[in-house]
Amino acid sequence: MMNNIVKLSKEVKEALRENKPVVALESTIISHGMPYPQNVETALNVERIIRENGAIPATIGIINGKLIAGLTEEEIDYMGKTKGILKVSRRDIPYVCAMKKDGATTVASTMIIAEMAGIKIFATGGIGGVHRGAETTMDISADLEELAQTNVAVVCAGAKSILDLGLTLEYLETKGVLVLGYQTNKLPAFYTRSSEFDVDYRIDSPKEIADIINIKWDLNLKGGILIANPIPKEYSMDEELINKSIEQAVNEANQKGIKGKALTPFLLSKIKDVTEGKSLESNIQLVYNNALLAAKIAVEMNR
Ligand code: PSU
Ligand code: MN
Repeated sequence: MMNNIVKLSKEVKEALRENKPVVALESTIISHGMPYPQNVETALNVERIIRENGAIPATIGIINGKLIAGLTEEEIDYMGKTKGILKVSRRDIPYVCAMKKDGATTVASTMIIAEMAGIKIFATGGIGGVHRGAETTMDISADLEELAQTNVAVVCAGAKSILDLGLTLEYLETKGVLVLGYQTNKLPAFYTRSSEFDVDYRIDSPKEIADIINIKWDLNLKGGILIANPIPKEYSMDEELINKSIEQAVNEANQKGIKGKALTPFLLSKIKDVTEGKSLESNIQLVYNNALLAAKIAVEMNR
């Protein structure tokens, strides 16, 4: 779908025209998920990793009301250091476009723009999900609804226990979203390699994952697929330390009454402070690991 609101960079447009593998990347992780300058460094390294593995990166974001697939290095830097860039999920897109604002895209809105552009796979760190206490707050990320309806496969490192992992999996099951574990039977918990919850299927090769994704859409089964890729062992965190830190962050958020779209960024930044930056290092490494896997799957999908 080409209109004057969706803009593809020249490189991304050409790659898609020539049927080359392209991997989408989000920008909320840049503007709201990590501090400057690590956010920009990470975003640029992710693009390099994707290129080194035979695919073209398309970092997605909103600048001056335009939905862009393929932000330039300068634009990524701008997204990383500018204060007050809006966090944009599905509901926010029309406002940001009409008011010609800048926006960082979440998993949900990145999927939407990727699909508009014709990009089929997307690498990120963690998805949003069902928050702890959602049975009273109803705080369930729009990312889950997007996975139910938009045809983009998402590679992530599982979900972190700022969320209720069990309820998140139940929600995905209800919505018909397949959750694959890459070389694991357990749902990874972002900072650590496993949790007490099983994925739907363990798959050991990028080729098999690519086949599953292609067949889903060949059959016209709408919606995404979630590929859960555990953080590399050497960067995984001590379970007790991370669980305690998450507990502390969740309690503080409750005390301060932080809710809505501010909650996830608040928790991430609190956890980073409490772990003295250790969580940030793990976060960066798991994103690299996901970019690598997404590039491999993208290459296989196009064979
Ligand atoms: N989890 C992370 N880092 C992030 C996010 C989640 O570890 O940056 C971001 C993603 O952009 C995700 C969004 O789509 O938070 C979910 O926000 P919410 O829970 O408000 O839907
Ligand atoms: Mn929410």
